[in-house]
Amino acid sequence: MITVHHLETSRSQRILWLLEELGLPYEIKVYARDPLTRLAPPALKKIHPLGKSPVITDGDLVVAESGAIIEYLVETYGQVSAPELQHLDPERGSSEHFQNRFGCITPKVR
Ligand SMILES: N[C@@H](CCC(=O)N[C@@H](CS)C(=O)NCC(=O)O)C(=O)O
Repeated sequence: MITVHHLETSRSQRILWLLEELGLPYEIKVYARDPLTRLAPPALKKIHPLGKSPVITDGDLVVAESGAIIEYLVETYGQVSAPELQHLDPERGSSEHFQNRFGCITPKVR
């Protein structure tokens, strides 16, 4: 089971969005921010040393960083759970894959 360690009002929302789009089952563990500093609670550091959100666990696997989580979910489950979203994971080595991964725009030929 995928668990999203979700810090309130954080970019972890984008992982919830992706999981919904992929139609995958998951559970959410919500962490409150410190009311004064707005930082994440120490409990999040027990999941991953960065102590930031988002972070997910999938069985024994722990994945931190939005981009890495998105890539992991799309590569691991994308083709099976949502074939119509295959374009999210273009063929490795293709220019589409490169553009998708880094959000780059092909430079104009001068
Ligand atoms: N580059 C990371 C940034 C993670 C990050 O800074 N998350 C914020 C929430 S949007 C956080 O955990 N803040 C609480 C803290 O730094 O203690 C990602 O995109 O996953």
